[in-house]
Amino acid sequence: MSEQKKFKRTLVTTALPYANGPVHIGHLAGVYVPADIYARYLRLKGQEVLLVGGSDEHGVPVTIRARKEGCTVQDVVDRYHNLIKKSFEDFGISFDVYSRTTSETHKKHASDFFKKLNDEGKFIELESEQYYDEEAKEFLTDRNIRGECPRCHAADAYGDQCEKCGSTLSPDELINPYNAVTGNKLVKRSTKHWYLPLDQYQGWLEQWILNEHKEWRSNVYGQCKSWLDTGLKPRAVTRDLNWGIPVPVEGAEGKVLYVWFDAPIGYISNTKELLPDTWETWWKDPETRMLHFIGKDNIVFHCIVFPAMLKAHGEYNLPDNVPSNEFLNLEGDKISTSRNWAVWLHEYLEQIPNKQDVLRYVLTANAPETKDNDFTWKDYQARNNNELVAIYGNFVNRATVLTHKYFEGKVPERHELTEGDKQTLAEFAEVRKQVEALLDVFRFRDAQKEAMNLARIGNKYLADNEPWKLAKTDMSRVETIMNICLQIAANLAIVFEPFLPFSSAKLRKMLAMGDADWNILGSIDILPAGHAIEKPELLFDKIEDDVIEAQMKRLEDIKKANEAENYKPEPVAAEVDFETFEKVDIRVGKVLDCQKVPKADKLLQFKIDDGMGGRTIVSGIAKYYNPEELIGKEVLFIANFAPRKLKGVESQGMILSAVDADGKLVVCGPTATVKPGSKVS
Ligand code: B3M
Ligand code: ZN
Repeated sequence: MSEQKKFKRTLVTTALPYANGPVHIGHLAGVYVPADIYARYLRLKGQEVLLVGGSDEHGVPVTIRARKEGCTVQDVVDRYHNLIKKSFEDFGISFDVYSRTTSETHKKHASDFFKKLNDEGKFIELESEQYYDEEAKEFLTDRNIRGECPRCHAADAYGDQCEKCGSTLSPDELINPYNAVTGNKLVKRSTKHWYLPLDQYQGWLEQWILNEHKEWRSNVYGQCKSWLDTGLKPRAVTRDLNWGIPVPVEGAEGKVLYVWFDAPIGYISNTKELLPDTWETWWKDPETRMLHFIGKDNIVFHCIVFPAMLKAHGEYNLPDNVPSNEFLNLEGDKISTSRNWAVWLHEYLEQIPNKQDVLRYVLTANAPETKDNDFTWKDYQARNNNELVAIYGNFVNRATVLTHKYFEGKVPERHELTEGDKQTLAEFAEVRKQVEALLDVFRFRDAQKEAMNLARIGNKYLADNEPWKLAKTDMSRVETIMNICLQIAANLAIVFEPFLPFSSAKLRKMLAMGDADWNILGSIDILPAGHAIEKPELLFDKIEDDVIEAQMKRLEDIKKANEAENYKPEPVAAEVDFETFEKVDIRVGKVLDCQKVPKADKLLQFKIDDGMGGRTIVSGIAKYYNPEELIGKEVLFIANFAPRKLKGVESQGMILSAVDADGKLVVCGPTATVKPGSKVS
């Protein structure tokens, strides 16, 4: 609170997503919903605020995507920029500007930024050995190098990060590095680059972060501290790459600005694009407060590298806070664009139309603010049905329906208040204080919970007072009760406006109450007596099981496809000669009967016609077959396998099954009918 008072306006930036794919729920939960809630909250309070975003269109990820799709990089960034922009609009992310780092304004601004620092001697130039692909004749950027992770030994970690264990890496740490695209082995070759000597900013950063920003979230503060404790080193701000903003120095042909140098400057360029005449107020006036909303993998760039760049430049403000989130997982697994393990925003809206607010609600209720969190479709359904529908929607519905029933849709007068009324009003006046206190420190999840409490207060008030029972005896009392309910409903429209803008708009329309204004939140006179409300409509609908099952099925299919794609057959066993092979007597048999073995969930018991009088075989495939499906089938079995007892049943042989990519067992048999007992050789 006090923090906010010394500032006149707030600039809210959101991480610029790479335009190499659509955006998913992880993006929304980690960055865009919280930033939007915050910006909407300040706007509602009447404060000056800008919400700035845009697509990150440089760097290696977009070039990898272009190669994969066989099109130009420009095609890729055009397509995904438009798709991402549309998704954000569809979800009500209230950007004042959403531009892109390939804009002319940005290219010029980033180039000038570099030139200024270079002219003032703020960089050091270093020759270094970098990985080079002699066949493709190119230097490799970190992201284009893959190899074995030195920490968890995953086979294909990237040169900057291992997706499996999450470690930040440098290409030199990879074991057996290779070109991610061509697969070629790499050699070291010397090349010149410009470096920002972060070591020279170490002392200043320690003072600024560790002493002056102790209020930052502990995950953010902790990461900064660990970087600073390790000791900062110079960081290259240029790359050998043919996609990006050319290094504006003579003799630097073939070199571009490192994507992490130009991207954060995009926040400045995009502000400039929106406000060509007044952008400097937002970046240079000390009365402007700047906040960066980001995900945890971006902390070092926003808390250490970019501030050092801004400091080196000398004219710009530094961030006041960097409310970074941890990661959101999906059904227990890390979200991954390359593995298609995500809920894509544009697909979500196609498959479950008009439910933007439900997703916003669930993502905030489950926001990964202090630790990684999990999104599950069951939780999504439960939160919709048990909270949005049963608490918020139900209260609003009862309040508006009863108003139509008893008062022809007009807000009734409020008469003398009972002690119970007063207590309810006191409780709900508290809600505003609570929500504000939480929003002011970026605790969106708890703030939303508080907002929902207001609906709970409303439901309890209705249940305690039962106006439907009083309607026959005490209409004056019913008037007071319904007046209070309608004021609570109007307050709900306001308090939920930052969180659930679509539903709030619908509710405001239903209550015919015009624009929301945070400053009247808590008032019991929002809707004057006699004010006519519109026809009630359901604010939220129940989400049925089939919707959730379809989503679970989609994820299951993706998992299967990934397993099949990653499938590597087991290595071939040591060589055997013919005599050894012949020792195993494989025969064809016909299944006469098949049943579950009691008290053994894995085992099936077979009666086999083996052409020699029949035998019993027990096999561990109950998980994969219903016993009836196998009756009458011809199978292969080992006829001279030493008999053994399984759960009390003697098994006289072994039925052969193939192990599929997902571990599923499939029984093997001849491709045409063969006499039982025939030898397989
Ligand atoms: N594009 C990385 C990311 O999407 C990067 C953020 C830039 S913010 C200036 O995680
Ligand atoms: Zn690893």
